[in-house]
Amino acid sequence: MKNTFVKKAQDILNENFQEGGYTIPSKKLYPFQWKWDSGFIALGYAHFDMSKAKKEIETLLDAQWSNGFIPHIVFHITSNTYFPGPKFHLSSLHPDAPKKLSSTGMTQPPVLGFVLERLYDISKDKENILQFIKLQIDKIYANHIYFYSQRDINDEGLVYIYHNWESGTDNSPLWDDIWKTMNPPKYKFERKDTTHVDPSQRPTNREYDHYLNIIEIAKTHNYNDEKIALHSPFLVIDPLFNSILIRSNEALIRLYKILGGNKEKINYLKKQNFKSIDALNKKLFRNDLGAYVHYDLRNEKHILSLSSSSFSPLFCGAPNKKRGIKLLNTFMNKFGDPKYYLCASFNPKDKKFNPKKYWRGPVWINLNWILYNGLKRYGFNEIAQRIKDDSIFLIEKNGFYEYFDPRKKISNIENIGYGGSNFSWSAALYLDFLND
Ligand code: 9WN
Repeated sequence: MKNTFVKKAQDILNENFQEGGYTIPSKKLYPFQWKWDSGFIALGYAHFDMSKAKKEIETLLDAQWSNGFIPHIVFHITSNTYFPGPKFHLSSLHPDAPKKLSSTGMTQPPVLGFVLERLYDISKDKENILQFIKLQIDKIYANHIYFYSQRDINDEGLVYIYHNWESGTDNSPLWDDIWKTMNPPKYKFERKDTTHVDPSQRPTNREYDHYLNIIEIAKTHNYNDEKIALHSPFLVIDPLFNSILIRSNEALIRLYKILGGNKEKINYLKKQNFKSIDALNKKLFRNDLGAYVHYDLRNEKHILSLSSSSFSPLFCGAPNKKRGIKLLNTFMNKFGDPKYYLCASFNPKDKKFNPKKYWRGPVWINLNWILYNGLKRYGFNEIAQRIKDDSIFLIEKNGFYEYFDPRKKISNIENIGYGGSNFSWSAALYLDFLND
C-alpha cells in the first residue's frame, strides 16, 4: 500500500517539474518557481532523483540578485493562470535584479541552508554532493549576509519581513491588526486563484488590496530596502522566518567545516547565531503566553496571537531545556486537543481560527515538518511522532493537498484536503517523513 503513495508522490513531483529545470507548487494555481517551496521540493527529490534536487536549487539561485537577495517567485515563463505576475511585480526596478530573469521584489523564509545540509545527509555519494555544495554554499551565505546587512535595522540579530507573502504564512490572522492601520484603494484586478480553488478557502479581495498596496509602496521606492524599512506599513519580525535563518546559519557552519577552510565565514555565522538566538529569546518570547510571538516593528508591539510559527524556535534550538518544556506545554494546551490533527496553523482556541481558510487554521505539511524536527531536537519524541503520523494519515486519506482541515470529526464524512491538489511540497515532505 505504502508503495502506491510513494509512487504517487514521486509522480506528482515529476509531473510538476518543468522544462526550465524547476518544479511548480501546483498546476495552474501556482505556475512559477517559489523560493521556500523549491527548498522543500528538493528534499523530496533527494530520496529518488538527486540530480533533480540539485537542479531545483541551481535554478532558484540563478535568480539571485547581485546584492545576495533571493526572490520569492521566479517567473521563468509567462502564464495567465496566476495574479499578480511579472508585470505587476516589476523586479527590474531594483538595480541589482538580474536582467535575464524577472521575479518578485520580496523574499520568503531562508530554507536553503538547512536544505543543503539535508541533501548532504541523505546523499549516498558524499564526494559528489560536496562538490555541488561547494558550488552553491557561498551564494546562500551571501543571502544571509544580505539579510543581516539590509533587514536588521536595529542591528539586533533579528531580520524583518515587509510583506505577509514574505512570511510564507500569508493569510494568517496575525496580520489582521496591521491591515486595520492601512486604508488601501480598491484596486481593479482579476483574481485567478479563486478560479482554481473554492473562494471560501482563499483570502478576500479586500485582503488582496492590502497585499497589492504594500507592493505598490515598495515599487515607488524601487524595492530599496532602506526606504521600505522607512515606509512599508507592514514591517514584522517573524519567529518562523528568523528561526529558519538561524537553523540555516547552523547548517552552513557545519557544511563549511566539512568543506574545510572558510574560517572567517564560520566565525561570522557563529557570532551572528549567538546574537540572534539571544535576541529571539529576549524580544519574541512572552512568558505570559508561554510561547514566541511576532513583533510588529512598524507599530512597535507584540502581536499577541499564537500560531504554528510560535513553536518554530524549537527548530533552531533557541529555547533552553526549561523553556522548551514550557513551550511544549503551551503547544499541547492550545493545539494538542485530540479532537484535532496536528498541527493547526492558528490557535484553535482563538475566535479567529478558521479550519478551512488558507493559513487561518488548516494543517500545512511544511510547518508540520519544521515542528516535527524541532520537537525531535528536544527529545519530545512522542509528540513529534504524532505530528508525523497525522501528516502521513491526512495525505493518505485525502490526497496530496496544499492544506488540510484539522477537525477530526468531519474527517470521516468528507474529503478535508483543501487548496491546490497534487501539491509539490506535500508530496516531497511525505517522502522525507517516510525516509526519516
Ligand atoms: C503567494 C506557493 C505559495 C507558498 C505560500 C502560500 C501560497 C502565494 C499565493 O503559495 O502563497 O506567495 O498566491 O497565495 O501561502 O506559502 O509558498 O506554494
